[in-house]
Amino acid sequence: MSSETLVHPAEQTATVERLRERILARTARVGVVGLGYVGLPLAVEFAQAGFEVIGIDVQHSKVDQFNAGHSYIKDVKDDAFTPLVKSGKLRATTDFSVIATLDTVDICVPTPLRKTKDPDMSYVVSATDAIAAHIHPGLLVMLESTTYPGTTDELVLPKLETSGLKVGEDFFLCFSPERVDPGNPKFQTANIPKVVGGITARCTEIGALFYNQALETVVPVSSTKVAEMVKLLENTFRMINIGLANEIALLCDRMDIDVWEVIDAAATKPFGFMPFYPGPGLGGHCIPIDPFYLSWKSKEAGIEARFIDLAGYINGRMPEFVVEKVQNALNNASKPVRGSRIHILGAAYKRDIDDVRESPALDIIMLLKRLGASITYSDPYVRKIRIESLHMESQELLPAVDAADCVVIVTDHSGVDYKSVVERSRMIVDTRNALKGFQSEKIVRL
Ligand code: SAJ
Repeated sequence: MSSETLVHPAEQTATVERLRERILARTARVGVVGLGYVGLPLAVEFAQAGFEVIGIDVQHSKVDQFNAGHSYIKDVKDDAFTPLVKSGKLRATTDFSVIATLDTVDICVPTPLRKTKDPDMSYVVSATDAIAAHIHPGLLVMLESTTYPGTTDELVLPKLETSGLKVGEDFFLCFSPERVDPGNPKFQTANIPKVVGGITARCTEIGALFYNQALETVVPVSSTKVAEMVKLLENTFRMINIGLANEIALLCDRMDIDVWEVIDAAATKPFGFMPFYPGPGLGGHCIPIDPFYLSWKSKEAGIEARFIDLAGYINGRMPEFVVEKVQNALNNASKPVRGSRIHILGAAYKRDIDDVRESPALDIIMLLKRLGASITYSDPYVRKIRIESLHMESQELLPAVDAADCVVIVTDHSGVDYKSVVERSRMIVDTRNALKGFQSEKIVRL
């Protein structure tokens, strides 16, 4: 390799110098587009680190609550949030033109799947277009929304370069996957290691410098595609292993083996094994969604991501499997599903949270309704649910258990009086092993 290629460009442009100085002095004006469960905590972390932070969202209701100093995200308590707003460190707006005054902007908007299981990039596109309209020299842009490898390079970068500004010189562009785990008591935005990869080495360096001001651990990687793939690997790993646990449950059911005992015993292996558990299906806004960003992109690359599709099929079948267990349990008591009173315990997609997005409880309720059952539900975190035109309110638990022909535990919230549920129910289908340790003829487990 000739000597000149070893010489990195000595000059640090004034632009990147000024940005670096502002980041280090924490006088950089920080923007966050999308004030949801990712954006709001991120905005708080940077405000707490001393930056002036401006949140940008299209929903006036969010912006109004935000500016009133009220955190609508459970993981961010008002006693931390309100003083930041009152001090002026933190404010929100619906006006994207503020980007012209910012030094950095993080895009934290949703990346859902369409019904056809292909990516809906509309939120990323509109956020990027808004940034492109107000981009200026010295701006650091970071995409955090989970997406397929290549999004930052192929979709975001070209839009930003329509300005004529050059990436890595005039502005800087990185991808940094969000890893927020709502309700996690141990890991929150500040102490979850932050992966960041830029379009150029200088982008990566300035992006890592930025995150280092507010977050405990930053993990620079060599490109945006690596950073995009990291997040998809993390969540695809989870989805496939949950699918394996569900397939093992189906096998054990057929072979009359207690799958929960099998997994607990396997989990005693001190290396080379990581327990995942069967359940009623896969809920949430990450695990059932993210892997399909990867399988969609892999098809475009001409490779079938068969693991993902198969795991998706198995996980997607679990609500029907639960309904079959209910049907068989009622049948054993000479009761048809039609006309039976079935009480669903738990609507949230996982324990101790209030989120019902993609929750399997909703599928199970609809399947049982279609079979003619009359359904009630209780969930201490979820006051009401709407499934298509069906509106339901959470019922008081024990009276509903008394009235039910069958109780189905779909979410294993802690703090539920399971002992009374066992004592007072006629029949229970437990899809979460919430009744581990209880022995009773009336308990049917996955
Ligand atoms: N589930 C099972 N069996 C398991 C684990 C989960 O059926 O062994 C079900 C859950 O009940 C839920 C769904 O899968 O319906 C997803 O559960 P999750 O524990 O993965 O929770 P999420 O969806 O909140 O995933 C988030 C993810 N965080 C991010 O994407 C940043 C995931 O990467 C985290 O690992 C996960 O939280 C976590 O560990 O809690």
